[in-house]
Amino acid sequence: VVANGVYVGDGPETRLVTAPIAMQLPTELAPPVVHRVFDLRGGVLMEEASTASGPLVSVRFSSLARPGTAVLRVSCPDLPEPGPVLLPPGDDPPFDAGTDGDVAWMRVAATPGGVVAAAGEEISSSDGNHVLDRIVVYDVSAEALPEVGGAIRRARSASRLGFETLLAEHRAAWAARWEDADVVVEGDDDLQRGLRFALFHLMASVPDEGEAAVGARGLSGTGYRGHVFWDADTFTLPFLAATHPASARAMLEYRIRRLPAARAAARELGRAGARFSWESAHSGRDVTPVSARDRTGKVVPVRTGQLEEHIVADVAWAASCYVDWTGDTSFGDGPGLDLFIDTARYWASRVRQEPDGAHIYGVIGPDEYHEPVDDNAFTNVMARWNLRRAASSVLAADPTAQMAEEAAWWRAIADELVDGFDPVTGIYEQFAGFYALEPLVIAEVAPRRPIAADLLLGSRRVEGAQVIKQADVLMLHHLVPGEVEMDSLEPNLRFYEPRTAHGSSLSPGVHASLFARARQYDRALDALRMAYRIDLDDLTATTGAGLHLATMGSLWQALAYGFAGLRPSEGRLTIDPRLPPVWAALEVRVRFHGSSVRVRVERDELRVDADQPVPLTVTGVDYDLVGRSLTLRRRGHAWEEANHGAGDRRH
Ligand code: IFM
Repeated sequence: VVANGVYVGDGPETRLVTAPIAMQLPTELAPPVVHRVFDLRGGVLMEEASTASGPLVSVRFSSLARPGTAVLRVSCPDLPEPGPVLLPPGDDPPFDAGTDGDVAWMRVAATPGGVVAAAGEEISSSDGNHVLDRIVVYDVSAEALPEVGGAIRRARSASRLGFETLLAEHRAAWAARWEDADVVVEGDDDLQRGLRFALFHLMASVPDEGEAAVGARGLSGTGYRGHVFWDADTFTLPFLAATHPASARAMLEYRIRRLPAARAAARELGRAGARFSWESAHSGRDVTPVSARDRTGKVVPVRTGQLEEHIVADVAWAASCYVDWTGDTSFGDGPGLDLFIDTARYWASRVRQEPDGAHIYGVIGPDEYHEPVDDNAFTNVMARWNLRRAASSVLAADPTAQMAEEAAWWRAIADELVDGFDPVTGIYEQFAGFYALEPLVIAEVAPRRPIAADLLLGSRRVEGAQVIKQADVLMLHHLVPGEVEMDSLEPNLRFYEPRTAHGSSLSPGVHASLFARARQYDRALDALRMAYRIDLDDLTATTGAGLHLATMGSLWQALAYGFAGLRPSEGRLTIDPRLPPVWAALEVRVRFHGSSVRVRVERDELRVDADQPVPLTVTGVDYDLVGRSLTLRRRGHAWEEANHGAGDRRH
């Protein structure tokens, strides 16, 4: 059991604190499970085991309606002594523990802050079964060790409500979340289930108030010690911005509160603005390990903390994603604007202006097989996008601003930034010198993907070859399609796809999205399958350390951005669907500027339902959806109106 955002230590070793355990059955109550069902719709785990006296059935959930409250019910004809209600966590010793009447409590200290758990249980009889109900409440704080009294009071009031009420309110809370966020694919049941598995975990991993430090594995495992990477900003956040903005806002709050640390990091390097950490935890200082053991046991340096600077633009991108989906001007003109300004200032001080253009030397791009590199197209184009977005946001917030001069300077630097694009081939060179590396495609060295090419071929060979770990140039086509050259998607897909190992789980969902845009459906579906099976089949043999939350986010993005073609753009919701021939329908639900919108694409029909007026652009044509629904019929790659007079107006 881990608590979001509460860490032990402050350095590369810092990790999420572990909390007391209450939901684990003692061995005599936990014979081998014969049947296990996890209900994704209601967020309930049910297990059945067989005992000498008859079936032992357990039901457990962690309440969505009452965050920090977990409930266990066990029923069995003959219930052995259940043992202590709270067990100490594996990794952290209890700070103190005790009982208060019928409630047991235990605290674990973090640095700073900590966790207190308070739990009670009741045993009753029903239909010849003994029924044990155990209810535990956690209070957590990343500031100070929580008081015991509050948790005890909350545990008592949850116990008074009882199992049935807690279950009902938990299921109702999940039903509401699914109502806003479900994605339906008709024609592929395996994908449908994989997708809901991903959406469930995305929804379950992020709180919706305060600040949300979302680690690479969410709360599902100890991988990367709960450190926050760009995974949170560019992979996990978009789904939440588009379905449950309060969670996306809490994720941004995490970054906003680390602006002082990011400014200090920039200052230490003699730069302006804010430099967010590649791996971040409580303080916001960089907690990336400086070395690690590879799978052969050899100690190798890790330089991502020093060099993977695109994180700065990724944080700004997350802020723009939230603003564009929600239209939240109080954020966009307030703390969001600070994020844009500080990140733009960083880039303006980071680039080196030379006669042939502005350069960014010595970085690591998303493809971590090559380091350090100069003029990584992803870093440079994201920096360019960041400078331009900051300039337009500053001017929109206050056109007479004294910052107009600085904004003009940002724009001038953005225009000068080199990006490695070759108009003859239509391809971006991933970094200066990439084309000179050994040409190698993955099919020559491995029959299938994903593969860890650095392990297979050795890091020296991989460094000298055009083999890449994950979407890098192509990540630009996905994140900032307006910032790359028109018609450059297909040539770059053709060049980079065969060279991509998908050695990071972040990669296949992005390829799926882009292949869908390019109407290359077989390839899109292959990549999509790799993404949604990554944890279900443990494709990278790393699921034991936790679920790949970013992959789950990329899956939603592939469906929403790639296949449905949904994007917020200049105050309008744009829709440009791609339906693979093997699917009968695709339905995506989003929240756009406060309206609940449901987009359903069938072979010949596109239907949009909304509970409030929404400005739409469907395959390039503007509609103001003032009625509740708009139905369009397919005409080639475009769509035309079927319900004239329903109150929807075309410009
Ligand atoms: O952020 C990723 C990175 O892109 C690839 N290595 C793993 C990190 C955490 O998921």
